[in-house]
Amino acid sequence: MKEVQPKELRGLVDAVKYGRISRRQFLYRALAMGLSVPAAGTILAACGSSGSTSGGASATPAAMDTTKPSKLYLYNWSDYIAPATMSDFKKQTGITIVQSYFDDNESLLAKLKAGAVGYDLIVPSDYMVHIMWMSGLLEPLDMKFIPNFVNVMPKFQHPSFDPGKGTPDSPKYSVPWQWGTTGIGYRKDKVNPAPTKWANLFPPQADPWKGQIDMLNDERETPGAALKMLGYSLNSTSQDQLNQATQALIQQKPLVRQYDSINMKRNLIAGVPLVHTWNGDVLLAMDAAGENKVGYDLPEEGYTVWVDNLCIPKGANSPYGAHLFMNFVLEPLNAAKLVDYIWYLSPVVGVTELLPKIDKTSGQFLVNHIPTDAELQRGEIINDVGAFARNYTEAWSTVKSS
Ligand code: N2P
Repeated sequence: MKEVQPKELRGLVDAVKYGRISRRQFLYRALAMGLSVPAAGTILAACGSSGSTSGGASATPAAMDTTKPSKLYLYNWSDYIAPATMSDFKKQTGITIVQSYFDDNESLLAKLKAGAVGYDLIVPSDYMVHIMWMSGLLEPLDMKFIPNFVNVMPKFQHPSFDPGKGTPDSPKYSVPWQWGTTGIGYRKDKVNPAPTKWANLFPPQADPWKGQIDMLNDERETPGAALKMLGYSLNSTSQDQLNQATQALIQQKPLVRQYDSINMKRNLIAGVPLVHTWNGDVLLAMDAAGENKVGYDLPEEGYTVWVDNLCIPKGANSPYGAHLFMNFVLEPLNAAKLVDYIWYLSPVVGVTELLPKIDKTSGQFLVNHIPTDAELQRGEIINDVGAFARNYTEAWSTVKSS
C-alpha cells in the first residue's frame, strides 16, 4: 500500500466538506490513495454531512502579505505569453516575470507532487486544476485581490473543474488564462482531400502518410483522439474502450513521425503534412505559411475543448504578486494583447471587440477564426477521471514503448 500524502488527503477532505464530491466519491478516492476502509470511514464521519459549511481553515486564504515581490516565477507552457504582457505588467507593478516551461499536465503535477517550490504561478488545464486542488496542491484565491474577475465570461467563472465562489465556504483555485480546441493542422498543398476526421490520421486512410504524421505527446489528448475516432468519450473509464484506443494508436505508429507538444507550429510551417495540435499553433502557422497552405480541421467525431488556467501552487513565494498578475491579465486590454500574440481564445469579455482595434489585420483574422457554436457542440472537455487516470498513464506508456 502506498503512503498517503497528507496534502492530498487534506484536499480530498475539503472537497467532501464543501460538497464538491460525494461521500461515495470521497471513499473511492481515499481508497485509491491507499487509505484503509476504516481510516477513510473515520475521516468521513469527522467531515460531517456533505455540503457542510464549517469553513475548513486549510481552504481559507491566509491573510495576505501584501509586500510586492521584485520577481514572479511563472511555470508555463512554451510560447504561451506575449512579451507585451510581461513588459506592461512590469511597467504597472515593477514586477519581472521569470518563466520556465513544462510540456504536459502530468509532468506539471509530478513536479508539484515531488515538492517543487519556487513557482508563484502555474498554468494547468481544466481537469488538472481539479486534480490539483483535490490533492491540496493549490492556494485558495482571495478574490478581493482580483476585482477584474467580473470580466471573465460567465461560462468560465465557475466551471465544473473549479466551481467555487471564492468564499471561505466555497474556495476557488483558478482563473482562466486561455481556452481553445485540439484538432488537425494540415498542409493544404499536400493533403487532398482535406482531413475531416480523426480516422484520416489512422490506418488505413492515412497509410499514404507513413512516417509523416505528428501527434501530441500527451497522455490524455492522444488517447482522447483515438477514443473519439472509435466513437467513445475522451473521458471514457471503460478499460475495454481504452484498450481499443491503445491498439489503434499502436497500429498508427508506423505513420507517426514523432509525438511532440512543443514544435507543432514550426513543423507545420516546415511542411509536415498532418499535425495533431491546438488551434493557436495552427493559426500562427497559417499566418506564417499562408492560408492557402495551412488548414485546421475540428474532427467530425468530436474533439477536445480545453481551458488553461492560472493557479497558485502551495508554497508560492508571493501569492500576492500572483494575485496581481491574475488581476492584470483579466483586464480586457491586457487580455487582448495576450491573445494578439499567442493566438488562442480569451475567456475575457470584450476581447473580441478589442482585437481588430489593436491590430486590424491579425485582430480581424483571429476574430474570423473563433469556432462557431455548431463546431463547439462537438467538443468535449477533458475531465478528472479519478483513480482511472493511472489507466491512461499506463495506456500511453504502452503506446510509447511498443
Ligand atoms: C501553447 C500551449 C497550449 C496549451 N504552446 C494547450 N492546453
